[in-house]
Amino acid sequence: MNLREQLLQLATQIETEIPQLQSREDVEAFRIRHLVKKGTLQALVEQLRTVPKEDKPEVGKLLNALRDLVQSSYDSAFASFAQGASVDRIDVSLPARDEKTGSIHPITQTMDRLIAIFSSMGFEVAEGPDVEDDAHNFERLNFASDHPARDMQDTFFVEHADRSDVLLRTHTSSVQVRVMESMKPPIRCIMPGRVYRNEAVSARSLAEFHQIEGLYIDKGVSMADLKGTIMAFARKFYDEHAEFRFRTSYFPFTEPSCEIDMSCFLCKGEGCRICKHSGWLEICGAGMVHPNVLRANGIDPEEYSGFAFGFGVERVVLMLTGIDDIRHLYDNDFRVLSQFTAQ
Ligand code: 2U9
Repeated sequence: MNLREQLLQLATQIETEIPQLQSREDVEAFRIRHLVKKGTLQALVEQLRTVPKEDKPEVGKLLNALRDLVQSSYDSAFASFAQGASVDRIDVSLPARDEKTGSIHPITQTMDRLIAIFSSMGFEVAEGPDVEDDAHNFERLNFASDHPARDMQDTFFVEHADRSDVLLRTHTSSVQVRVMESMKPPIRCIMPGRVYRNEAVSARSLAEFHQIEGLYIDKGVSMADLKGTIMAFARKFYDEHAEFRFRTSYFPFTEPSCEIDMSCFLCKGEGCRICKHSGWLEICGAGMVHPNVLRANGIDPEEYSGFAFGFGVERVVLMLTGIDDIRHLYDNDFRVLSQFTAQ
């Protein structure tokens, strides 16, 4: 093979090698193969002596062109793999990337605030299982055996090989039963948690939601303590100038029972969208613990009395924010969640 042919062969080889240079190591090996004293190019230069005089200008030109190609290919490959080379490829005129930071979910934020206030009033947090039995969810809370809440339509039952009384708790009252089982009065606890009801999902209700219930049992606890506690809580949580209405109601586990309304924190009773133009907001249910409930859980109603209350947490969030569809709280739509970035 004469020098001209060898030059052309090397040119072809180099053209296939250039696109395969994928790392700094590849580029360095390319340099050592072709550009050093003992490399391919120099070997051909040395053969130039043997070329007939009349062919030298043409072969010399080819050799120079090949050397330029090898050198410039090496230079640009070296530059693209050099340390910090990628910086050259960043377009600094592009707008900055929107860094999305996570935040606490509005329901958790609200639970945390509710818990913080009741903790400051001396209530301890108690927790219990989501999967319960009939005794803790109904029986010991004075639900009659034919109470409609026990129906399949209202309660999610859990299939179990040899029990038919396993269910998803329908309220956190089951935790209160567990607290009464394990503690002696005085008891001052709150129970935050997830609860489950076999209900159709709509703008106003979900099959899975959160409650916070409270329980205070001691000697001589009266309805006045219940009123004072709820009013002090609501004045801290919603509005320090709030006024209240205690309306009679019914729950199986309390007697007497009541529902508590507060003057609207937004319009102060004038009427607005939040209070549906009534001036009042229903904030929770409550009552004095039924003597049957105390007795069923080993507490003597002659010696002790207590009050209990319950909030639906999603309802509290809707009321505070004016969101009109409870499902927005679970869609995880960034446009909704990004409005609750305060920690
Ligand atoms: C025991 C004794 C009494 C808990 C109570 C309410 C009233 C109440 C609502 C909360 C959200 C219903 O689903 S909801 O809208 N709850 O109004 N809860 S008294 O009473 C108890 C609990 C346990 C041993």
